[in-house]
Amino acid sequence: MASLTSHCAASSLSFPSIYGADFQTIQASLIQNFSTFISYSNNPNSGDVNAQDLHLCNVTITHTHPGTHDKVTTKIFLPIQPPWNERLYTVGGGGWVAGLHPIIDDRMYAALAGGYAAVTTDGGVPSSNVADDWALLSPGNVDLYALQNFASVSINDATLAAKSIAKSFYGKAPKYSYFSGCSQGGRQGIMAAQRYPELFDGIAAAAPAIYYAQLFVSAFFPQQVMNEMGRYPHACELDAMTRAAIEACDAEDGIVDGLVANPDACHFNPFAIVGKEIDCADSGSNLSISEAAAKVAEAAWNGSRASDGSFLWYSHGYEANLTADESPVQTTCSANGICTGVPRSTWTDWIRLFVKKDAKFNAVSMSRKEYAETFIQGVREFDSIIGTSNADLRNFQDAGGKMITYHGMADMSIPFRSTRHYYDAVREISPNVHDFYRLFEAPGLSHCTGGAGGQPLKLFESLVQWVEQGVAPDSLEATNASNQTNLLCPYPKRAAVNDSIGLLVSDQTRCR
Ligand SMILES: [Ca+2]
Repeated sequence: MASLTSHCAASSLSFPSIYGADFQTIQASLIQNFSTFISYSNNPNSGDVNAQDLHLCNVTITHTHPGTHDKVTTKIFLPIQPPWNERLYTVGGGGWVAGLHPIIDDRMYAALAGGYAAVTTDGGVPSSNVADDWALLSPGNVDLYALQNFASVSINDATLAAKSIAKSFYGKAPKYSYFSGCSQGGRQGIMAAQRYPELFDGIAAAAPAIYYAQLFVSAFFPQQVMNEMGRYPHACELDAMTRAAIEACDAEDGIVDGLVANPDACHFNPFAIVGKEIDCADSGSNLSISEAAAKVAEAAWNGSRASDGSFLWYSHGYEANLTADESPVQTTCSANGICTGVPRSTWTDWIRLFVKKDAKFNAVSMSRKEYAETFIQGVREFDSIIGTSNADLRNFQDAGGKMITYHGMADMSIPFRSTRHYYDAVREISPNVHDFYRLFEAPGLSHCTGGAGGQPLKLFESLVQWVEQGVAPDSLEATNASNQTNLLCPYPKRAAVNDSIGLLVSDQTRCR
């Protein structure tokens, strides 16, 4: 331990050597006796971590790709106490953050508490979570190198750099390398499996923002429909729609428990409850559900559509909260009852900055024709850069890689059916996909964390077991805030129950 402590200095560490990258600076400093508690909700692929008395070498390196005028910053935590477990853990980002962020630091500490060397990167873009800070070089011109860094290259660079720095520090390279992330981080993990198939032995890629170019334009669709109508229903109307849909579909999975574990078995027609009187907290009085609300619910559930009604992309499950902050049908209503749409900035960022290349573009004014063209243009221009849609994972499989994804069926940011579409596409190419990649759909789970369903707290642990002991996860347990545990099954299996035992884990719950 003493020798590692004295080795924690820039002068003791060698610069990594990565083709196409030029490493420029390296800093190293000791962090001693550091303790922190990381809740599972901030580290969604693992349970709570109580990190005590950590002792680590905190390394920051920067590099550029000569000629592109970029600067990528990568942070590496090297454990001294607890001792290194000879494994590397790459931590993914979220939103417009590739990884380097105080929230992600917590995930680094959580990994470190388990003995892992941990690494994350800013992806060569500011960690402000504001795409306006980097997306455009000038009006009309996207910074494609920055987007490429953010999308893929930085994950490879950072992980290779961390492997090299770990070897320099400990005198040996990591035995195993893992990736863990959710949302943007989930996308990064799947991108690594697609493009850098030998980089990781195991990848935990939750609620992934794959099909990136489709995702954000499609997520904007309910707002588009409201804009076209000039009608913005009260949140209470959409909440009533959601309650009615859950009520109608709840029992299809075998148990009335507030969860819709078998959404494919049920189609709820939102127009069936138009005119129903509801007590509306937002308006302070009773109102009857409007036809506009039904149209918006249909937009949120049945997929985004072009002018001729043709399908563009998936939208949300019935369990998704449509009206919460950053949800697809978020609106705001003034005291005089006039409501307007509140589109999530992530979606309009994509439309404004990347597809339209105009920071001032206002998506509210789009016709349906322009909307559909925006969708298609985004896919044409950016799918190969950040789409993360390539379903050919044969090289990842051949390299012995293992990957696990879970996706909440109540996810109001990224539709679970988009991930299912990807998994089905992988299976078309690799009929034995189950041998190296498993998808767990989680009823009632919101985006990455939260909601009435449960969180798969042992996802990462299961991944390590699969990689190192060859024990594939045949199910995952998902625990909710009330400490109820549901059984998650690898798609296309679902939890099946005898009589009224429910989806709660018991001797009688099985994956079928
Ligand atoms: Ca149910």
